[in-house]
Amino acid sequence: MLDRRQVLAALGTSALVALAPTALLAAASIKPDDASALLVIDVQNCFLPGGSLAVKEGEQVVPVINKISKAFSNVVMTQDWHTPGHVSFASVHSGKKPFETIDLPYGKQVLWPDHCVQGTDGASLSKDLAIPHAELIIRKGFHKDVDSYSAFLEADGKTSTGLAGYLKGRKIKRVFVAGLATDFCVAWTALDARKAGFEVYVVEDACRGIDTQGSLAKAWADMAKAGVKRIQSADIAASA
Ligand code: VGL
Ligand code: ZN
Repeated sequence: MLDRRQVLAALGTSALVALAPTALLAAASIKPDDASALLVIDVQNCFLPGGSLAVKEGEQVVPVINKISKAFSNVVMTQDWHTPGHVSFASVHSGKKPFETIDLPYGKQVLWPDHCVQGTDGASLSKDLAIPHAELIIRKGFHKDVDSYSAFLEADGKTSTGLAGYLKGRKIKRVFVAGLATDFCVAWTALDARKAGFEVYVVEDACRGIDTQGSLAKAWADMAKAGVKRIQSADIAASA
């Protein structure tokens, strides 16, 4: 068997020099193109510190998202946009508390504190987002009896938000998902994007999770199985 030194000697200095630039560039190797879109999921006051469904460290995604957004010519943002008394709120189910689950006609539903009520300050996008070139804001969860974690399909599994049609109409092939929360709206959006035929990347350090009843580990396992690529913001090259 050859040892490491013998292999290096066999390769020769010129081979090592030729390999080096590739290794250095690998840190930021993904270049978003015009067929790529960044989906910024639910960076809204209710999910940030002081909000009614605050995600731990949620505010830390904002500078990361602002930075990577500069590499994208297409940015779409989403807003969770519930009616007052929405079916996903624990407060409308007597005897139920937030983070408990119930069975609804479309399946199991986690119950949440009241959050992201249409037109309220809690439903507003973070004032610290700095993405003036974002081209579309899509609202979801606005049907009183149906939740919608996913930016593509409501929780009944069949009502479309129209996002897949929009992206296909704009000839988008790849979506990069960032925002809140990793294990709910980000994961469901990523999984539905795969089902709709997109190449999908989740930017891990541009997301934070809620993690209730093992939801975060399950979300990453489901995404891996579906072929979602898990990347870091440093993997994305600085400009489009
Ligand atoms: C979300 C729970 C309830 C999210 C929205 O944005 O991940 N999570 N509604
Ligand atoms: Zn919600």
